[in-house]
Amino acid sequence: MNHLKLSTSLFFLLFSLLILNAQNGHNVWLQNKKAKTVNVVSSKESPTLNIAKNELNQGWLGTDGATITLTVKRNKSLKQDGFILNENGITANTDLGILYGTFELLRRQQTGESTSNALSIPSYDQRILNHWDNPNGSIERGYAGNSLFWRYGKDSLTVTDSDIKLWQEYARINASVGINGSVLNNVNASPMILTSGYLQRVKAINDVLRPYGIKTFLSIKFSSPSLIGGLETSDPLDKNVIKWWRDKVKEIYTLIPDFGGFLVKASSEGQPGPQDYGRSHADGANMLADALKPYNGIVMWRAFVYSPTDEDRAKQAYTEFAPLDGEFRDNVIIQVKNGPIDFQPREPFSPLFGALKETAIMPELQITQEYLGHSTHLAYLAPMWKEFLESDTYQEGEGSTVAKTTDGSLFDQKLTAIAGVANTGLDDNWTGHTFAQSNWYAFGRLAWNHELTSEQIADEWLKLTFGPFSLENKNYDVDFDEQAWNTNFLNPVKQMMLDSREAIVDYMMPLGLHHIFSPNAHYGPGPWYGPARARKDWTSLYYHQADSLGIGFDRTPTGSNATIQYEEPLRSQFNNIETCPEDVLLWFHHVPWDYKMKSGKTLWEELCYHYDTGVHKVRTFQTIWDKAKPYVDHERFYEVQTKLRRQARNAIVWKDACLLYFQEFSNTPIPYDIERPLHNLEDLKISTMKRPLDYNN
Ligand code: BDP
Repeated sequence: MNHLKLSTSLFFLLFSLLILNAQNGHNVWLQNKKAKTVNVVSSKESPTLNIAKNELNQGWLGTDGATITLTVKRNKSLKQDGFILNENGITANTDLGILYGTFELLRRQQTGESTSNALSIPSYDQRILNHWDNPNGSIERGYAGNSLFWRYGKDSLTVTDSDIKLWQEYARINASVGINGSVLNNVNASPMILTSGYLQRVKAINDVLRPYGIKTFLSIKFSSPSLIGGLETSDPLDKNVIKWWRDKVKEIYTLIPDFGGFLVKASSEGQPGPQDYGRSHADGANMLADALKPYNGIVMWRAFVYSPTDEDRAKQAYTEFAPLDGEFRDNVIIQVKNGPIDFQPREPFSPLFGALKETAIMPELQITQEYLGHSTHLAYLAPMWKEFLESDTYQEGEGSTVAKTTDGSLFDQKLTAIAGVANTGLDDNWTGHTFAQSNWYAFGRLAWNHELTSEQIADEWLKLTFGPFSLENKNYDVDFDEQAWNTNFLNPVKQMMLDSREAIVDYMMPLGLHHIFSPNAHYGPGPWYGPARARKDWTSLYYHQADSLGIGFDRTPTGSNATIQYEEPLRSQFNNIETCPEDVLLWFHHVPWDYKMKSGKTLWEELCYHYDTGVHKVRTFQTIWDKAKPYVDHERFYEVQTKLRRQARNAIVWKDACLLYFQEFSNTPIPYDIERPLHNLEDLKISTMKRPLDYNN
C-alpha cells in the first residue's frame, strides 16, 4: 500500500470512528449536553456528593450562573433515599438522596418539567438488577454481548483500567434512575464465585459501585459447602455446613463491609437445594439468613420452582411456598416472577402475590427479552410491568394491587424490593437494541415510583435519548423546531413504543397462549414441539393443548384447578369462560374453535386476526421509524430500521407457523381478507427447530 492510500484509509478510519463514537448509543439517556454554569454549594464533601457536583456542572441547563445548595439533613418523611427539590437546591437525608435528586433535577431541566417543590421517595427500598452472567463471561439469556463483570481466559480476574471505566459508567447509568443493587452473577450459579480470586474481583467492582450507592450481591450455589468446601453434605441443618457458611460470609464481609447478600435459586430446574436433604425452602433460606444477619445482609430466595410432576407447572410455586408463610427470617425476601410460568409475553400475575402475608416478597421482572424477540424485536416493556403491578389480587379486599402487596403499604414488610433480570452486555450501546435501553430505564423508574405511567416514562426516555439537548445537535438533518419534533418524532415514536409489547403478543401468543417457542433459544415459533421423550412441561404441546375440539389449557376445576390459588372474586371470574378476560382466555380454558368471542367472531377467526394484526402493527412501526429519519442520527437510525425489517419478517413467520399449524386442528380456512401465508409449514418446522429463527435473515 502506498503512502497516499495509507493516509486516505487512515483518514477514513478516523473519520468513521469519530462519527461512530458520536452516537453509538453508549451514552444511553445521559447524552452530553451544552451545559451552562452553575455554582454548587455543599455543606460537606464525600465521594457521592462529588459525583453529584460533577453531574450538575456537566449538565446544568437552568439559569446561567445560578447557585444551588445541597443540604443533607434528617427528614423522616423522605424515608431512606428520598429528596426534595426546591428553588434553592436539593435536600435529602443522605448523600445518595442528593445524588438521586441531582439526576432528577437535570432530567426535569431536559424534559421541560418544573424543578421546584418536588418531593420524591422510592416505592421499593431495594431496586436491583439481576445479572445472569457466568464467570467465563457469557450471559445466560443475554443478547448484547458478553458480561460487564467477568472475562474469559487467562488473567480473567485481573482488574484493568478499562474494567474500572466501564463499571463506573454502568454505576452512573444505574444511579441516574435510582437502581441501588446489582447481583453480579447468574442464578444458575457456579460455586467458583465464592472462591477467593472471584471475591477479590467482587470487591473491586463493589469499590467502584459504592459511591453511586449500588450494593453488590452474589447468586450462590446451594451445594457450595460440598463442591468447594470439601464437606460431605450441604444439608442446611448440618452443623459443619452452618459453620462453613458463617465462615464464608465472614470472609466476604471482611473484604466488602457493605456487601448486600445472596440470591438463591434452589431446588429448581436441577439446581441443588434444601429439598435434596429432606429440608424445606425455609430451612435453607433461614440458615443463610442467620449467617448474614450480623452484617445486615439479606437473602433473596427465589420461588421459581417446578419439577416434572403431573401437577400443572403454573401451580407449583404456590403449592410449595404458601404453606411456608411466616416461617422465614425477617432478612429473607422471596423473589417471585411476575407470572406463574416464566416471563411469557403475557401471563396473569403469580398467585403468590398477596397470598404470602407474613413473608416479605419481591417481584422479579425480566428486562432482557428472552421471550420477546431478544435484542432484535422492539418491545417497550413498561406496559407489561404496569399491567402486572396494577393487577388486583383481591387478597385484602378490592384494590390490593400487586404493587401494594409488595411495597409495604398493605403488609408490614420490613424489607421491600424489586428485581429485573438485566439486559446489559459489552455491546457499545449496552443493550443490543437502542430501544432496549428504554427497558433498563423503565425498570429503574418504576422501581423508584411504580405509579409513573408507561407513557410518561416513554416520553422522558425519548426526550433524553433523542432530544435536542445533546452536544451533537448536528444529529439532526433539520433545524430544531420543537413543534415539528413533537409531531413528527416524539408522538408517533412514543405511540410505537406503547403499542410494541401488544404487537408481540399478537403475532406470537395472543389470547393467553404461552410457551409455544421453538425450544432452548425461545426466539422463533415452535407450536409443534413435543418429542415423545421430552419432559412434558418443556414442550409446546403441553401448553397449548390444541386438538380437534379446541385449544387452550384448562386451569379451571374441570382441569388443573390452578384458579383455586387466586382470591375471590378473581377465581370465579377466571373460572367462567364468559367472564374470563379474553387476553388470558387460553391460559385458563380449553376453548372450542367455534366459540363465539365478544367481537362476534369465532375463536379461530379471532386468533387469525390477532396474528395478522400483530404483523400489521410491525409494518406500521416501520413506517413511523422511516418517517423519523430526519430526527435521528444515522447510526441509531439504521440500526433500528434494520432490526424492524427483521422483526417484520419474523412476525410473518410467527403468524404463518402458528396459523398453519393450528389450522391442522381447527380444520377451518384462514379468513380470506387476511394475507395468505408466505411459508410452508414443513419448511418452517425444519428451519425454526434447528436454530434461533433467523428466517432469510
Ligand atoms: C428461564 C430461563 C433460564 C433461567 C430460568 C430461571 O430460560 O435460562 O435459568 O428461567 O429464571 O426463564 O432460573
